[in-house]
Amino acid sequence: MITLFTFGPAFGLPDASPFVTKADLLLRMSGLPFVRRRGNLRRAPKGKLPYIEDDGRIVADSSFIRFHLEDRHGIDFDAGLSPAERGVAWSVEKMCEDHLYWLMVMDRWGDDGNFRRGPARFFQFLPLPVRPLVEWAIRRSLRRTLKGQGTARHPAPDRGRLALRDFEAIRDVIGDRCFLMGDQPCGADATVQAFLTGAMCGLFEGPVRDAAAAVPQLSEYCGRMTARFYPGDESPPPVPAAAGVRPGAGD
Ligand SMILES: N[C@@H](CCC(=O)N[C@@H](CS)C(=O)NCC(=O)O)C(=O)O
Repeated sequence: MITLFTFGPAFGLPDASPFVTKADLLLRMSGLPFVRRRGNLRRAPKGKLPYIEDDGRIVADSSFIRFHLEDRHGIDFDAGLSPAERGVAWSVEKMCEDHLYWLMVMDRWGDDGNFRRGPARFFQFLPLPVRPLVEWAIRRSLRRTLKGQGTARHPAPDRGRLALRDFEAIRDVIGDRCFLMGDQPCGADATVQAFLTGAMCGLFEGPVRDAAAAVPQLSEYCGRMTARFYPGDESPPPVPAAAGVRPGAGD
């Protein structure tokens, strides 16, 4: 049995992190039995979630989880796709993970209102005297990361423009198909769904959500993915938290 280590459902989403949601969707797509358990970042091999445990083997990072499912269990998430289609699918996936992601992090963690409504919940377990200090330190570290990565150098309208281009690209790749590359979901659909539902989350205001709202085809796509992989709007709570769980910069 595979165990997926998660942050847990949050913000009305299957998980606080789009990378965890992606891994959850890949496991659902694979048809393999799995359980979800709240992870502990201190025990995560790469210091981030998700990771899985499969028959004693630990695999960290959503892309390596995918590779593991392909190599160990013979799952071909892109069955039926041509090499060119596989290339497009992979490129869209990485656009979400390495471009759109940072725009989302900026909105959720950089904006005070969004932070209070969302990520601040991760720190509620801390006693009051230290909580603001920890929040401040983690947000400062994220701001530095976002500055170094470049996203924090753009004002909100510019970030909205970049996000809109990502969303239009996804819409145009989907075209008149049900899913990203055809009438059946492929591996990249796990990523696209995870990031689109995160971007459209009603809890967070900002340029990313506004840009997503300007492309209505995206919520239709998410509706199809949700109906297929979370029928009954089910997002089961994971096994209760292990001792020592601490939140990190999960978004
Ligand atoms: N490349 C990784 C990214 C995972 C990732 O960035 N996870 C974030 C949450 S969205 C995390 O665990 N952050 C905790 C931290 O940095 O302390 C993957 O694909 O799994």
